[in-house]
Amino acid sequence: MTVIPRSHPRYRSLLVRAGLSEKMQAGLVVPEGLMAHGRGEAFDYLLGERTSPSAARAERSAAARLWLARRPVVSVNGNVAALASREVASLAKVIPHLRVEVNLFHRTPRRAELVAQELRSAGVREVLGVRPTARLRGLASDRSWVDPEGILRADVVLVPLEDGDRAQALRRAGKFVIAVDLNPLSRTALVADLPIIDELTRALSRLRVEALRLRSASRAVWRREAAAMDGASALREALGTIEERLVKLSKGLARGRSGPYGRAPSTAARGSARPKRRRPPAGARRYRSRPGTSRRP
Ligand code: PTJ
Repeated sequence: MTVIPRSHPRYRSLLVRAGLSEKMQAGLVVPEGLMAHGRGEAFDYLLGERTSPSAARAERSAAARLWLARRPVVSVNGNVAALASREVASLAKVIPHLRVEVNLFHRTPRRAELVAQELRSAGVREVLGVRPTARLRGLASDRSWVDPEGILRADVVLVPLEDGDRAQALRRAGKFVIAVDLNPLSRTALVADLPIIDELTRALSRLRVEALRLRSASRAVWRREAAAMDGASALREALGTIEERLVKLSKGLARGRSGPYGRAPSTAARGSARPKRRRPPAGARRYRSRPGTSRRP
């Protein structure tokens, strides 16, 4: 087993990766899940690895939606179980009518059971979708399998790390879809009613805090909070966050200020630096360019 030094600047990220690959070896996460994680990490770099103000607003709005819902369900796949079972369990404790359902793209009975076990040992009392008997219409993959007591009858579905096809199928089935995805350009984020552009564990922890804050509010307050963010604004503002951050970083680098992780690269290494004019070696012949001719013979 690789030892990860605590002093490593990306200690937490390396620890999460090590945990995911361990859970892949145990069969909970699929190899494709590691790729999905890498994609998420890349977008998290662009977002500054923190919850943006617009994501925080989307999280508050999502919490209000979950309170307003009659039959809300959170859908859990291998990556979600590996990364955030505790956060799922805590959220379900705060919102008692929120049901938890296993939903897998790469479904096998063993993986469904492993995901359910992971959720149960984190404190989820009831796990749906282990042996689903219903199917969502218009979806060819195994993601279409749903629990008749869960997603099939749900009015609001919280789908972290979803694929676009199912998000679309859920919407077609009349559900309100709340997605958690770091990539504001993913089909899931584009299709969802309310995309939360944030990292999964941060998003679920904030959802819990907001759900607690709104727990004893009136339905009128829930309605107002739920309507305070819409899908298009969530996407536009997330792209705006990335744009602002990139512009700020590139301006800083152009002025020779320190980059996001320490000193800026030396002027010679920077692409924007003007190349130094080299003296020709002594005795070298010089070629003069004439208009319309190439500089070199
Ligand atoms: O366990 P299974 O069989 O259901 O398979 C799960 C995966 C994740 C393999 C499957 O759903 C998949 O292939 O997902 P995609 O289509 O790769 O989409 C994953 C999305 O989640 C990408 O848009 C990533 O940017 C995003 N993502 C990855 N890690 C995180 C994340 N978003 C938020 N937080 C993360 N930690």
